[in-house]
This record gives sequence, C-alpha cells and structure tokens, in this order.
Amino acid sequence: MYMYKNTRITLIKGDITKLQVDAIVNAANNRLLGGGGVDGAIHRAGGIDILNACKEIGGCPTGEAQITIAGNLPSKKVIHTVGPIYKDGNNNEPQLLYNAYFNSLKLAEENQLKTIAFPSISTGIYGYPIEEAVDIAIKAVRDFIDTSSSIEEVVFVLFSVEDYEIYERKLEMIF
Ligand code: AR6
Repeated sequence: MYMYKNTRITLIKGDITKLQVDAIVNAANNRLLGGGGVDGAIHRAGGIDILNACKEIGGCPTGEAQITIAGNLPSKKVIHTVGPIYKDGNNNEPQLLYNAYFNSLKLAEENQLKTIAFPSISTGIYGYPIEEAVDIAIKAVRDFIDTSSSIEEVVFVLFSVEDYEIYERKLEMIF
C-alpha cells in the first residue's frame, strides 16, 4: 500500500471484498439486486443480508449512492453506487461517474466513516474507457478531500494489473 504524498489516497491491487476498511463501495446497478463483476463478488462474500437490505431500499438512480450493512464482509458498511453505462461520452457519462464517486464520499462522511475503498466504477461491464474514468475518479476524490477532513483514507482497489498500472501512472503524474 502506497500513500500518495500527503493526499490520503492509496492504491492496491486485489479483491475489494477482503478489505478491512470502514466502507467498501459497490459498483451496482439501478435495481440494487446484485449482478456480475464486483457487485456479484460483494454479494457472494457478504451474504444474503446485504441483498435484503438492498431490496428494502428499492433502487438507486445513476450517480447516487445508498448505504447498507456489510454482512459477512470485513468492512463495516457497503456503499452501493451506480456508475453510468458508457455509450459515447455525450450522454452525461463524465458527470454521472463523477457524481458516483463524490456522492459515495458524502455518504461516508455523513455516516462518520473514515476509510473507504473504491473499485473502478463503470469500467467493467458498463464499458467506460479506463483512461478517462481514472481521471474522473481521481478528480472527484481530490475535490472531496480538499474540502473535507473527515475522510482519512481513500483506497483505489484494482482487480487487474493493467488497471493498477494505469492508476499508478496517473497518480504519479499528479503527485
Ligand atoms: N474487487 C475489486 N474489483 C473488482 C472485483 C473485486 N472483487 N471484481 C471485479 N472488479 P464491474 P461496472 C473490477 O463490471 O462496470 C454488475 O453486473 C472489474 O475488473 O464490476 O460498474 C452490476 O450489477 C472492473 O475493473 O462494474 C452492474 O450491472 C471493476 O471492478 C454492472 O456490473 C468494475 O467492473 C456495473 O458495471
């Protein structure tokens, strides 16, 4: 784990379901009823109680976020957010992706959660080009932590070595 200077941002390669942080973020869909990718992994590892909590919430608009218990996961909470499905970049995708990160951080702050881990939202099944998505993810996190001291650590968790290296390159360019 490498902390980028004094930014409170860290980067790891691995499985987000294993992390002992206050909140892990799920890249969910509007129905909040589970799916593939990281969503499937979180529900598989966390158990049925998370799905039941999601059913009670009833859904989540794109760019917004909801919070549930973490069931059998080592984190304290799960924040479910919904990134945009990428079409061509002209359908408000950048703003919606930014909102997904920013609103997840806001929800963490509102719940006194200090450490939060993000997967690479929208860049899997939803098809967002990774290079563009990383810039938006980093900008949203920087914008938030620049104005708020409540979050102590933001971890970007990348599943593949390729994605990890893109994040690493972008972060090293900035910091
Ligand atoms: N830990 C960390 N990252 C992971 C893990 C894991 N255990 N598993 C996959 N990833 P995706 P999206 C990475 O497709 O594009 C679901 O069906 C993965 O390699 O999970 O936002 C939902 O229900 C990729 O880099 O999310 C929605 O319908 C990143 O997580 C839809 O997929 C995100 O890929 C959301 O699509």
